[in-house]
Amino acid sequence: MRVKTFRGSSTATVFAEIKAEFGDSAVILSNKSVEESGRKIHEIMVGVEGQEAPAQTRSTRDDVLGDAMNNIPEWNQEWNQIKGHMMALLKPQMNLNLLAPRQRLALEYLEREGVESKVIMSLFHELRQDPSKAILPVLENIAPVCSFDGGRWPQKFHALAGPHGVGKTSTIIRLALKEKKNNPGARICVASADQGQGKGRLVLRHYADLSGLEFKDLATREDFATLIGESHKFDRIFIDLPGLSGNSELETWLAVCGLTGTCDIAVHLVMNPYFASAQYTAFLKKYRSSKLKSLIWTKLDESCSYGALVNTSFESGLPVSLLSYGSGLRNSLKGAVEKDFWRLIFKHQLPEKDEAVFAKAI
Ligand SMILES: Nc1nc2c(ncn2[C@@H]2O[C@H](COP(=O)(O)OP(=O)(O)O)[C@@H](O)[C@H]2O)c(=O)[nH]1
Ligand SMILES: [Mg+2]
Repeated sequence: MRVKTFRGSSTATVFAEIKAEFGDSAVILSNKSVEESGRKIHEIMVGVEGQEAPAQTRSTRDDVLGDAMNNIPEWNQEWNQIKGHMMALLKPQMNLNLLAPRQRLALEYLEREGVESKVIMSLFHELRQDPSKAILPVLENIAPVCSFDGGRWPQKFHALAGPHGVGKTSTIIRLALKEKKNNPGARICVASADQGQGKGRLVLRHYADLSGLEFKDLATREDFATLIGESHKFDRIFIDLPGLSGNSELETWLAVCGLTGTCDIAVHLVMNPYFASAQYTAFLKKYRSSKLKSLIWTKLDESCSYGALVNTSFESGLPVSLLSYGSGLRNSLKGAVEKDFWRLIFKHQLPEKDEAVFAKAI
């Protein structure tokens, strides 16, 4: 099947053009109106059986695109065809042209950033009710932030969970140093529950020794019980949890260690922005827990799009508490605030470096 897009100022003229070129043999794959420079343009995509191009000179940009589409592999053509049909079916529910131009542009941008269609659909329904509605407040409801700075996290225990290598240990070190810098008198304990072969435990111990922080090794349930028993000696306790392999799940793991129930703990899930969407779903299932309170995004400096941040907030209902954007320990971590978060999503700007906080911390 050949696919070609026709454009014109009215559907009647576009249909006339299609009829002149293909007679009655064209199948309409999609039909939409778009606004360009304030003008309404009608765009109809048709498919015609057979591979032969009509004998006429091809010169316009759309013709070139049409040619390119005819030369792509068959599976790809089929996919384009299916996509066209799907869009036509979805259209009554989510015709972005029904939104105000600013709202539509924002949703189109988010789609390109990898924000999933269920999130776009939810935004569409919110915005559809009022063309003057700004998108940011709606987005802020879907992806709230609750900065780790500023006393908004009263829990004494803070544990960082997440897959191997996402940046848990580095984030604990940064957090503990930051806390120490902001409040030199604070009694801070860093504890490693990661008994794996990696050097995370040694690194944590090393920085604790250097910075005058208490260090605890948590290898058994008794170690956890002892730490909970002497928690009155500390103002903050940061726990580095291990990445969970196989079928292990966070809730069970926490229960085994005695960290569920009345324990005053907030667990934060550390994630990177470039996993596949199926992996986020799997991680959210694995790390689901009544103690899971926020999302921490690290390695933001290594990504080229940030739709995953919005998708994961939508899926989990959790606020984002911290943003990390560098492999070093200095100037690479900031409490998540709305301004930084949405700048990252819409402008790909990393948070401004927090020089003052880290300058003397290490
Ligand atoms: N580029 C970049 N690297 C990071 C960031 N956070 C951590 N890393 C690096 O990621 C690697 C794994 O970090 P680590 O804290 O050991 O991960 P863990 O296994 O989850 O404890 C280390 O090399 C860190 O320096 C970040 O925000 N950006
Ligand atoms: Mg580690």
